[in-house]
Amino acid sequence: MKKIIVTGATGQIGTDLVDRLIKDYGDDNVLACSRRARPEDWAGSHYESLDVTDSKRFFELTKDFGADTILHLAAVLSAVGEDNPQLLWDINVNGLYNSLEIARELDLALFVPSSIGAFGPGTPAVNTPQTTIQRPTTAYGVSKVAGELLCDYYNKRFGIDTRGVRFPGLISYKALPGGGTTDYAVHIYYDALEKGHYTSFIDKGTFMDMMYMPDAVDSIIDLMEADPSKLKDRNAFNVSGMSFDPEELKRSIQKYMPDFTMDYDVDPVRQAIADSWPDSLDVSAAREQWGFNPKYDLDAMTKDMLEKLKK
Ligand code: AKB
Repeated sequence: MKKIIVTGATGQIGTDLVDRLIKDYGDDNVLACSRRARPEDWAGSHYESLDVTDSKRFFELTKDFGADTILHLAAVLSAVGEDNPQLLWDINVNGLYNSLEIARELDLALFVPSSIGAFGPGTPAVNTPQTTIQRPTTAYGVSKVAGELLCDYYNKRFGIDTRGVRFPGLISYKALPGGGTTDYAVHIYYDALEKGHYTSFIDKGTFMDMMYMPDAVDSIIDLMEADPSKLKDRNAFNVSGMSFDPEELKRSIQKYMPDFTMDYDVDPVRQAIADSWPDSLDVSAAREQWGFNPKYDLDAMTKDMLEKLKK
């Protein structure tokens, strides 16, 4: 990667990723785009408002910037997607189609995140293999499977350098997630510090894969810089840093805040989504093919989240 355009740049991943790209690749080589107007405190010099369904503007911005890589993060998450599947399809699939076509026309590399949401109730839940039954039951999952397959198709049919990972729930202290099922694992840290108590919308015993944002950012850069001849799977590598349920997360917080308490008010919509997702992914393909090696386990993440959020 030399000159990079990032869509969805003000979202949960983009906020962390753009900071890191500017450090590693230089401010002049990173164009951040988002539907939002430029945030007042935005660090980078290059920022444009962009709706990824506007293919003409998306193409012109990418061409004028001279990008060699698109990191396409713009997407609607799982819980919001169940409220508005039409909006989800438009952004997640039509927006992705635009970025694939731009990558084809300008011969660019393209990163697209998939998700644990691309799996469904028929998927083996424990140590979920890289290649297995998917059949998701959410609008979000359907859009993610379509995205994985479209990226494979553009690679095979047009030779486009498409790459991607299946992200688990991502936890960050810089930006909040926007309407996902795994969001409880971020909100809990804010409420722990503000109220000493959290009411979880996901039930005890519900295990899901998660990852701390520094590991997620590393995984994007490491995959995009990996030797393409080693990438057998190429799109939608399983990645994960840990798997826990709300009780394990509570106990981890209690190691640093012994008075922290938690109760439950389960949201049936998000609980049904969580129940249809795997408990833990097999990440061996990512380890073998491009050296995926997350650094944070649950307690290391909790310590860092609480320290950083306190500041
Ligand atoms: C969500 O919960 O929708 C996302 C995801 C796992 O893709 N965090």
